Amino acid sequence: MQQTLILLKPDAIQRRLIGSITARFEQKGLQLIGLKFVKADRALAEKHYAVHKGKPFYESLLEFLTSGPTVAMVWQGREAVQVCRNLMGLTDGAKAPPGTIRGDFALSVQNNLIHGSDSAENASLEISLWFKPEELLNWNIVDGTWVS
Ligand code: DAT
Ligand code: MG
Repeated sequence: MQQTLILLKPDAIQRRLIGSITARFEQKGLQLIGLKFVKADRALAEKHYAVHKGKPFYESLLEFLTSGPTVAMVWQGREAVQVCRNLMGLTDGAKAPPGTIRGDFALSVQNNLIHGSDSAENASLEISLWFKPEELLNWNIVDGTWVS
């Protein structure tokens, strides 16, 4: 089973979209194994977005991510990384197709509500930035054999 890091970024919390967005992952059949409400500091944001260092939007992106609380989650399931990226939609809210989270709720490029890891390798790296191993729960989901 694959795991992926999902962040509901500060705009999602400010816009009261935690429930609406999280419902999509639950309804898809993914399993929640980690969840916390966290205000990222500059050091965490820098590590999280290290790949974007030097790009014109980098500073603004760090300011945005550290501007308020985020919901950090780890979701598990078959092909979880790609499945979550598909649920999220394209980076630019204006281009993300309807039916996706960004397509339905976002218009901005930067303030696009949600982060999802883009590969299994980055997922394990990002999960270790946001969660301690003991914060991830191994639990038996009753309909697991029906869903995956
Ligand atoms: P994604 O979040 O879809 O993985 P990304 O990794 O390319 O997108 O970029 C990380 C975040 O940076 C993205 O969610 C929003 C912001 N961003 C990306 N490109 C941008 C741009 N051209 N202008 C402003 N913000 C941008
Ligand atoms: Mg990315």
